[in-house]
Amino acid sequence: MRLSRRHPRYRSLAVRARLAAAARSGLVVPEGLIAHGRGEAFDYLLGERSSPGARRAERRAAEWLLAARHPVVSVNGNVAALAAREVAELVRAVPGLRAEVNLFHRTPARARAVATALRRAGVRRVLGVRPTARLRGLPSDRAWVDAEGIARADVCLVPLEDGDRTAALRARGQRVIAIDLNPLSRTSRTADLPIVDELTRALGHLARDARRWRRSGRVARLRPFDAAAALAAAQRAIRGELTRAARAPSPPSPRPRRASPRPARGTPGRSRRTP
Ligand code: PTJ
Repeated sequence: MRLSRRHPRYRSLAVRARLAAAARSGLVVPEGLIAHGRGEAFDYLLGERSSPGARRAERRAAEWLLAARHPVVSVNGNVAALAAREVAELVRAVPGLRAEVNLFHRTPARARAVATALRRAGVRRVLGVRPTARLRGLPSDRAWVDAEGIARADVCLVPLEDGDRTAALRARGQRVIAIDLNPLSRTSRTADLPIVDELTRALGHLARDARRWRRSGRVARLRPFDAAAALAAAQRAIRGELTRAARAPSPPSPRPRRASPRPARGTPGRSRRTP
């Protein structure tokens, strides 16, 4: 199907089409489409823009990534399909940041497909295709990690995650930065630094903030972050958006392009007298 750029929701439709194609190729699992739909709904509620609270979290997360000794960004099927370019940009912006494939629905073919998407986008070294370690206490395949990557990371960026691994990483003393549009998700509520923002926006901001930080010459530190306050701010942003929407007039219904042909005499058509 050809999408018209004039469609008011063109961007959203184009993203969906990209994800659907990635699902047909096996890069994204069907469950990833469900996850995306959930994300879309929350992004609607957030006004499809980065809230001031999300920007604060992104700035602090950029600092954490720069301050870390072994920072790692974890990449699953959805992230590879939607944001391989942004991951590559972030890897360039943060010296020492490594990208690692980590899948909930792991197969060797999918792990290779994620790595290929990242390499094509410009990530030179991709970890996790052939895992060399396993996180204890995590029953899912997300436990398969790289000994040089997630296993030894001090700061781990986990976009579009399930809460279990976030908890497992934290139990090992590793810091977790999450990107998840749902401020109520287990991941958001478990992470040390939850970023409630859309994946591509958040990664773009992180890269920009990291570059700015480095240009400034300031020393990056693992300064504390109030995760509970960040989640409360995201919930307030949603409430504010709903209140605004409730006050605003409803959008005009689209006008038909061409007037419909006048019905011939005697055929059923619009009539003022019919109810
Ligand atoms: O590729 P795999 O096998 O590792 O599987 C990946 C999925 C996404 C299927 C897996 O991680 C999963 O099932 O995730 P969940 O538990 O559905 O969680 C995904 C979370 O990401 C949800 O809370 C969504 O609201 C959120 N989300 C979805 N799309 C976006 C998003 N957050 C930010 N940006 C998005 N574009």
